Amino acid sequence: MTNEERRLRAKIPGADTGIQVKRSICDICSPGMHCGLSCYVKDGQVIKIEGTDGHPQNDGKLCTKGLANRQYLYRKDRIMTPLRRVGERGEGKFEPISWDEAYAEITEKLNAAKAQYGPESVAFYSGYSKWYRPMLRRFAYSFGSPNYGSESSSCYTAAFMAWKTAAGDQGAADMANCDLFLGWAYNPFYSNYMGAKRAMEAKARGVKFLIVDTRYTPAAEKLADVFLQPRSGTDGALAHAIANVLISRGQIDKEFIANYVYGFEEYAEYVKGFHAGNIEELTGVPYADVVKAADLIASSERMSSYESSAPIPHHKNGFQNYRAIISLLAITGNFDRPGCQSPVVHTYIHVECGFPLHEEEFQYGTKPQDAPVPVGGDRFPLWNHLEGEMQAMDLPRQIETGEPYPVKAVFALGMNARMWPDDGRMFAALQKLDFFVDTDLFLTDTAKYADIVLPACTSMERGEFKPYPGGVAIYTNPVIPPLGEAKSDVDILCDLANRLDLDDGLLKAGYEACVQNIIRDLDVTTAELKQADLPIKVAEVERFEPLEHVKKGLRTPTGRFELKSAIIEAHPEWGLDALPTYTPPLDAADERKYPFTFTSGSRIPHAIHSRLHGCPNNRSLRPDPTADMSVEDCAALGLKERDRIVISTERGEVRVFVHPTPAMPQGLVNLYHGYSEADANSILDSDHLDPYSGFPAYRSTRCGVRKDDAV
Ligand SMILES: Nc1nc2c(c(=O)[nH]1)N[C@H]1C(S)=C(S)[C@@H](COP(=O)(O)OP(=O)(O)OC[C@H]3O[C@@H](n4cnc5c(=O)[nH]c(N)nc54)[C@H](O)[C@@H]3O)O[C@H]1N2
Ligand SMILES: Nc1nc2c(c(=O)[nH]1)N[C@H]1C(S)=C(S)[C@@H](COP(=O)(O)OP(=O)(O)OC[C@H]3O[C@@H](n4cnc5c(=O)[nH]c(N)nc54)[C@H](O)[C@@H]3O)O[C@H]1N2
Ligand SMILES: [Mo]
Repeated sequence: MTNEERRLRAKIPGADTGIQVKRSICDICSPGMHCGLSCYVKDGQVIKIEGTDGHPQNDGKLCTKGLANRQYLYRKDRIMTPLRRVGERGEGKFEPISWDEAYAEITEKLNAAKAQYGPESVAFYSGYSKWYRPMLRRFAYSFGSPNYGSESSSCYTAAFMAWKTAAGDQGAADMANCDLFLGWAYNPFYSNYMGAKRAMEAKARGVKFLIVDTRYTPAAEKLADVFLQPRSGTDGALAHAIANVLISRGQIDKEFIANYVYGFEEYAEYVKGFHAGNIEELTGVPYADVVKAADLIASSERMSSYESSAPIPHHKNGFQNYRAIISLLAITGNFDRPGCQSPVVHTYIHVECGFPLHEEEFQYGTKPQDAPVPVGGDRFPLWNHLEGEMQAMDLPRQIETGEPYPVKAVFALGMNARMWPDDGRMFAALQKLDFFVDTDLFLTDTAKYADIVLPACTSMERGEFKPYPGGVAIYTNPVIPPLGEAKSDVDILCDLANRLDLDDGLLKAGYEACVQNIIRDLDVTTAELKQADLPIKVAEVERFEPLEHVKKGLRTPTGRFELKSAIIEAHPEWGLDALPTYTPPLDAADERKYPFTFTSGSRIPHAIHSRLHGCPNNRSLRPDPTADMSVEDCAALGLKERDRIVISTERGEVRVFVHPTPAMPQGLVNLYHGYSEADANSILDSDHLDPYSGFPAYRSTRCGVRKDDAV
C-alpha cells in the first residue's frame, strides 16, 4: 500500500462507506494555476474536496477560492437545462427547452445572420474561462467570422503585446536563479498563493526584492528590500527615472546593448526627461527612493522580474508603461540569461510548459483569408497587427453604429458584460442584437439578456486536457456526471459544428480528437493520459544556452530587443510612438470636482471577478462592497469605518461602505470589482482606452467622494 492509500484509508471511515476519492482540477482561476483537486464522492455527490497530494501544481494545498469548489458546483443558481427567453431582455424570464430545440434555433439564427449580413456579423466571445478557447476560436473561423475575441481584451494581452514589440516573444521570470526580483505591481499573496510561497522561499534563500505598488501590500511588508509607491498609472515615468540614473552612472550592460539592443541612443536621450527635478511631482516617489532602486539593480548580477499584466496595462498609458518597465531588463543585460528574463516555449492556452504543441496550427488552421478587419481592428491598429482578433472593448460601439459593418449576433461562452467599462453601454448594445446566445453555469445578469442560454458544467463534471510546466500533462475524467442536462462547453461546440455542418472534420469529430491532433507529437495519446491519476511526463523541457535567442536573432523586425519599436516606426499612420513614451494616465474630468483617483480591481484572496460572490462561505468573508481609502483622507472627510460613501465620476455614482486603512496612499480610492450591487465598472468611461492595446483604464479615473447622506 502506498502512503497516499494508507492516508486515505485513515481518513475515510472504511471501504464500506462507499466513498470514492476521484481527481479533477480546479478551474476557478487562471490556467497558470489549475490546482489538483481531490473530490470525495458518495452516491454521485461530491461531499468534500481537498488539494491533491503529489500534484505538481499545488501538492495538497488549495486557496480560499479552490476550497469553494463544492459550493460552486452546487450553487443554487446553476442552470440545469437549455433555456429560451420568453420575457424582455434582462428580465430573467425563460422557458426550459431541449438541447435539440436549442441547437435547431441557434443553427437557424446564426445561418440567417450569415446569409443576410455575412459571417463577420456573428461575433464569438469568451469570458474569463480559457480551457475551451482553442476550440471556440477555431469554431468562429470555421464559421467564416474573423470575430473571435475574449476577456483577454482586458487582461494579459497588452503585456504580451509589449513583450512581442520589444522581444518578439514573452519573457518569463527565472526566480529560482535570480539574486534580485523586481516585483512591479506584484501581490501574489492575494492573486497567486503558490507564487507567494515561491517568493517567500526565494526570500529565505537571500534573494532581494524590489517591490513597486500603489498600496502597501503583504508583498511590500514581507518581501521588499526597497519599496516604491508611485501614484496609480505613473509607472512608466518611474521606470524611466530609474533608467536615467543607471545610464548616467554607466551602470548598464554596454556589450549587451551594442550587440543585441535596438534604439538605445534615442531611448537614453528620452529618459533624460525623468530626473531629480520632476520625478516626485510626476509619480509621488521621492528621488532618493529612485536612486535606492537603481542602486539595488546595479548591485545585483541577475535580475528577474514580474510586472503584472493586469494593473500595469489597466490604464490609458498602460502598454507604454509596461514597455518602460521591461526596458530596464534590456539596458542591464538581464535578458536571455539564467536568473534573468528568459524566453520559454509556449505550450497551450497561455501557459509556458517548456515544450511545443500544435495549438497554433489548430487554432488558426481555418482562419478565413478574405474576411474584413475584426471588431476594433481599425481603432486599435497595433492590437490588430499583433493579435489579429477582435478587441472586444470596441464591441459595444460597433453593435451600436454598425460601422464599419454590422454585428448582429453574439455567440458567447461565459460572457460577463459587467467586465466592460461603462457596462451600461454594453448591456444596451446587447439589447440591440438580433440574436444572443450565452453559455454559463449560472443565470447571470448577462445571461438574462440572451435569447438562448445553454447550461455549461464545471471542471468536476467534464474531462479536459491540461499540461503543466516541467513537461507533464493530464487528461481529467469527470468525477460526477453533469448536473441536470448541463454539458461541457467543448461538446456544445462540437455538436453545433455538426448541426451547422461546418467544413471542419476535426471539430465535428469531437474534443478528444481535437486534443489528439494538438498533442500528436507527444509520446502519449489522450487515452493514455486519461488513465493517469496525476500529471505524467509527456515531453522533455527545452533548455537554452545563455544568450542563445539574442545571438540567433529575436522575432522582432531588427532581430534585437527593441527599445524603439520598428513595427510602430514602420507605421506612422497609426499615430503611435515607437519609443516607450510616457503620458499621464488620468482623464480630462474637472480636478476640483473629482480630486481623487479611482482604482478598481485589486484582487481579494477569496473571490474572483463575478464568480464566488454567489458562494455563501466566500461571500461571508467580505459580504459588502467596501472602498479602501487612506486614514488621512477619511479624517479630512470626517469618515470612519463602515460609514457609507458615494463615489462619483463623470459617468455616475456608486454607494459603498468605506474602510480607512494605512495601506492606502492619500488621493486614491480602491474599490474591488465583482459586486453587482455596487458595480465599479458602471462609473468608468468606455472610451478611456489605451490607444496601443485598447485596454480599459480600470485603475485611473478621476473621482469625487462624499459621505452618503441617504443613510
Ligand atoms: N474594474 C475592473 N474590471 C475588471 C478587472 C479589474 O481589475 N478591474 N479585471 C479584468 C480582468 S484582468 C479580467 S480577467 C476580467 C474577468 O473577466 P470576466 O469574464 O468578468 O470573469 P468572470 O466573471 O470570472 O467569468 C465570466 C463568466 O464565465 C462563467 N464561467 C465560469 N466557468 C465557465 C465555464 O467553464 N464555461 C462557461 N461557459 N462559463 C463559465 C462564470 O460563471 C461567469 O459568469 O475582468 C476584467 N474587469
Ligand atoms: N484571489 C484572486 N486571485 C486572482 C484573481 C482574482 O480575482 N482573485 N484574478 C486573476 C486574474 S484574472 C488576474 S489578471 C490576476 C491579476 O493579478 P495581480 O496583478 O497580481 O492582481 P492585482 O491585485 O490586481 O494587482 C497587483 C498589485 O498591483 C497594484 N497596483 C494597482 N494599480 C497599480 C499601478 O498603477 N501601479 C502599480 N505599480 N501597482 C498597481 C495593486 O495595489 C496590487 O497590489 O490575478 C488572478 N488571480
Ligand atoms: Mo485577468
